[in-house]
Amino acid sequence: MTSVFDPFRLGDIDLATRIVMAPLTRNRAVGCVPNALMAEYYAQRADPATGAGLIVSEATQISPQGQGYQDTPGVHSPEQVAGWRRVTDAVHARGGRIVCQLWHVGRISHQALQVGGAAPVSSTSRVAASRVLVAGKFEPCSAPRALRADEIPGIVADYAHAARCAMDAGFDGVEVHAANGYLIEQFLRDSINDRTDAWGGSIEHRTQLLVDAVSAVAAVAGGGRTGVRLSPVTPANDAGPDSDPQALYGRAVERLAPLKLAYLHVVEGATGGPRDVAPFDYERLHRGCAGAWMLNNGYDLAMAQEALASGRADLIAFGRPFIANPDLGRRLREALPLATAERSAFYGGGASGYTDFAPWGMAAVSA
Ligand code: 8OZ
Repeated sequence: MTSVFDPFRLGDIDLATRIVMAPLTRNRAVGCVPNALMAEYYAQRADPATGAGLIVSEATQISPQGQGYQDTPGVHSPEQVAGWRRVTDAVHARGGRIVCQLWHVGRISHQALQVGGAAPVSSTSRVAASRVLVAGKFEPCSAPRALRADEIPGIVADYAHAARCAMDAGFDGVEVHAANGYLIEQFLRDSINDRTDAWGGSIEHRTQLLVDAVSAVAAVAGGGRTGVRLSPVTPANDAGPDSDPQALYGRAVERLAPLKLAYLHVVEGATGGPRDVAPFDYERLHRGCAGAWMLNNGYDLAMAQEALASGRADLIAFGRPFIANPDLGRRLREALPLATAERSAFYGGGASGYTDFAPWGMAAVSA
């Protein structure tokens, strides 16, 4: 029977196990540039014998406009490429694999984070009822400006440029963040996208930014090194429910199939919350996917093994358990107790609550 501890060929990337470290926003990239502390954090989780078979990086903005929170990393400047190179080298030195999650937040942002104090951009000019981290505090999102149709090719080009930067920084691949209420989902869902041009209205129109962005990224990184993250029913970041999520996401998966992507990564239910927030047939979506199928949200080992054994998934992404358990892979394998993390250290700060969690049987790492 297939187990999470079995190896897996993920597109063009060989993995030692099917345990994935999910993308986790931690706001330690002071000035948006990856640093030595981040390299240490990822390296602690990189050895597939004790940590993850694959790490998906924290969400990483493709452009200054794509930023929505203080001290999240970017992957669009030479300085950021050099910073990420330290991370990927540290991960590879432990025998690990890491892909870069490419992110544009759209309207989940604040003017204080935008170049020249500009309004964030979106499919819509309606403000999101959500909050973002700015100058150490969670503040309400700023009112966005609806993108002009002639600006959208420039955003697609930003995705391609970021994919180039990520591959130059030594990542094994890239994952397009099309989940959790950010820009691509702001185009996908008819609860948010109120456009009347070629980027709104029908499902074909609303899936076009996803298809164009992922096509541009796959042309740079290769389909076998590209994944996509979707969250069909999450309410995260004021993403109201689509009127027909099964049809919308079914068509999205169908349109991505010709790109021969390495994988789709699907958040079941409410991101970081209840898995049963709304009815959705994930297996129907799975049947339309030619590549590997990665599932996420609230998995423990028993759930993960059941999902793999039944064929519902090829890989399982674990998020929060990786925060306080750098050796989560070993702890699952040996049925060791799991440590828990303090929410107060999730977003921002230094080594405390970040790199100071000891592997099982070792004294805590001093900060
Ligand atoms: C938590 C805090 C800030 C950002 C996501 C990138 O939900 C995030 C995120 C999560 O995908």
